[in-house]
Amino acid sequence: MPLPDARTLAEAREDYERDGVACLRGVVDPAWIERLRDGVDQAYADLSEYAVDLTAAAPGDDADAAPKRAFWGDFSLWQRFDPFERFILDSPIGPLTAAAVGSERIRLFYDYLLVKEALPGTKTPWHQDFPYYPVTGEAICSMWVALDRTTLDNGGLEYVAGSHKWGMRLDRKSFTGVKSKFTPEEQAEIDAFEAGVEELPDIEAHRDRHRILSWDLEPGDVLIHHAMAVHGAPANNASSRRRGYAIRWMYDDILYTPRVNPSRHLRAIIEGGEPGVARGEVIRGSNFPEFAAAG
Ligand SMILES: O=C(O)CCC(=O)C(=O)O
Repeated sequence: MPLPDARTLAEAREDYERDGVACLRGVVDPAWIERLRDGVDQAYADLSEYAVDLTAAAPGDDADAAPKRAFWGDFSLWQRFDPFERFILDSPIGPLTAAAVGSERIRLFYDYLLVKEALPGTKTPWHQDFPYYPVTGEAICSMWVALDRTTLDNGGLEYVAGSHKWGMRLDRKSFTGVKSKFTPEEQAEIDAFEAGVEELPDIEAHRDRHRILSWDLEPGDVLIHHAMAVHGAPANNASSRRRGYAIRWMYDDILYTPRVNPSRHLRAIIEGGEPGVARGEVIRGSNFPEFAAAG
């Protein structure tokens, strides 16, 4: 897999710094894309206990409604399926991501598969990734690898340029509109946490107030976004699947700050690695391989 040249990487760094998102073209070669697509099939046939059905709720759906999987996701693919493991460990994707965000080193946080089947109706709501993370430290980015041709018609991502610098502590967004069930103690902790956060502005109602970025992607193109960047995506209104493989990376020491959180898998990989990470410690160990920047 050839690395982008120094100038392309420098431009990506500038875009990432200014807009909170950068697009790099053709970085994952077709052979890797084929292997990752095989990995998607393996993952779908063997979903983990943490797999999510992100399909928008129908009237009357509650947290126990049967999964529809028009939009579905799963986590920790690289720990379970060879194509993802080989891609993370053997391809230059880690070194390349480090170079693109201007860091000498980078540490894997987790991976996440996000598939919008060719079934209408499920938008990705505007959100930031950061509020889902039980962490202290914001030097976290995501690389979203397009495994299919991706446009706004089949659910391509959109970004609010510069929103990673808004400095707002925002609320988590429910992707489905369904309320999760919590114990009274958990709900009390969530309420206390949410008392200190702000509502995400209504981007959709005021699109003209923002610089909204999106790219038509070919398989192998990638988007790199900051964990504080506000992003979302339309529903898949086309007749083609939209498979995205999102890899989250930490490019500074990030501390584990557990709280009641829907991202149960994060708790599992953070506490369950070798060695396990305790509250206040830097997230590192066997579940978080590290890479030096390319170039
Ligand atoms: O793939 C999508 O539609 C959502 C992706 C996303 O929100 C993310 O990778 O953070």
